[in-house]
Amino acid sequence: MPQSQPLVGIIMGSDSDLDVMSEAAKTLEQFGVPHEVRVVSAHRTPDAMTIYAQEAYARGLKVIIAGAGGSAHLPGMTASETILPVIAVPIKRDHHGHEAFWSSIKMPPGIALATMPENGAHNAALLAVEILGLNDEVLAQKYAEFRKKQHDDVIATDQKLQEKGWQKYLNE
Ligand code: RP5
Repeated sequence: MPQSQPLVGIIMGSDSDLDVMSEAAKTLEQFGVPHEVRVVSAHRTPDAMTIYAQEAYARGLKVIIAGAGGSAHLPGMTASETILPVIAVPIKRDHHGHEAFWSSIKMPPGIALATMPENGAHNAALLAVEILGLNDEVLAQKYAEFRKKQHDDVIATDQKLQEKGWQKYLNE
């Protein structure tokens, strides 16, 4: 999809994270938020990570979403090199423990990092939309409509459940 000036930078430690992180891109596309998707490794390309984070503000990015697994230094180190809000997505695979989550959530005082649940790339994008919506009424309205639809869908689901009863609902 052709993009105008990206407002959100989606970065990840490896292309093996792309299956998870693409959920953030899909959600931003749903809201029409211009974004870029990059592989920037804290461990394998620390210089590129530093330059990316240091230049992000001047390039016009407003939010960075950073996903990484394992030792997961990318989100925290990116946050330490920029004044932009950074949202961490800890990547969790079946053979992993919870190390990526703990690497992100335990930031020292002074460097803020908004840590999502493991593999929470969709919610990371929603938080980015909320942040951008503070200065964009059209986007804020789109987001409010999304929330209303979500609300109404749950009400409709419950109504159907009450009408059918749980056994029939489950068997259909
Ligand atoms: C992390 O190591 C990446 O974010 C990825 O989640 C994990 C494994 O990377 P690969 O060996 O698959 O490239 O830095």
